[in-house]
Amino acid sequence: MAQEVGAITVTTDRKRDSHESLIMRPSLSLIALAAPLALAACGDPAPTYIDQAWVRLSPNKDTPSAGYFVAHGGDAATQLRGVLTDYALKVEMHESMSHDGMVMMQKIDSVDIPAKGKVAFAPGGKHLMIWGVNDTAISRGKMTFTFLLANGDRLLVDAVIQKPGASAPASKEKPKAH
Ligand SMILES: [Cu+2]
Repeated sequence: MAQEVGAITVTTDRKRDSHESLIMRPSLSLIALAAPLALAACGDPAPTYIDQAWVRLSPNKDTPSAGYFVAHGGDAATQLRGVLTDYALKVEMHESMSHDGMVMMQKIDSVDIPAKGKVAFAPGGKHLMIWGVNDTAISRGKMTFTFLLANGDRLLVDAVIQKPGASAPASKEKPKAH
């Protein structure tokens, strides 16, 4: 008896496991904790800086204006060697002094800034003499000065421009005649 062997088709119907999911491999992520090599800011010398800068604008364009500020000494003594600005024709450091009842002033080339000390350029004493403050600065109400220190630092400081007759900006300085 011939037996026909029918082809047996085996269908392997694999059901996809619907719960197939990504297996999270627990990888050890090493969080590198940045170990501080040095304790923050210890040993950074305090720099010399300048603040409270302002300009008393001259009422007359032909006469110079005056500039004032306070220099604060850092950990090391230095000197102020000069002051520059792009917003005026010329800047000089001056010192006023009374001589036989007359107030005179003379140009000074450098000013010592003692370590941790304070040097004020203030009405009646040391001041900046500023010729030809430019109109752009006047309308903006401020101008930038560059202070040159003996240690090579250049400090950029904005000074508020006070129109003639206005009093000094909020500071301890009392308005006084230049
Ligand atoms: Cu002067």
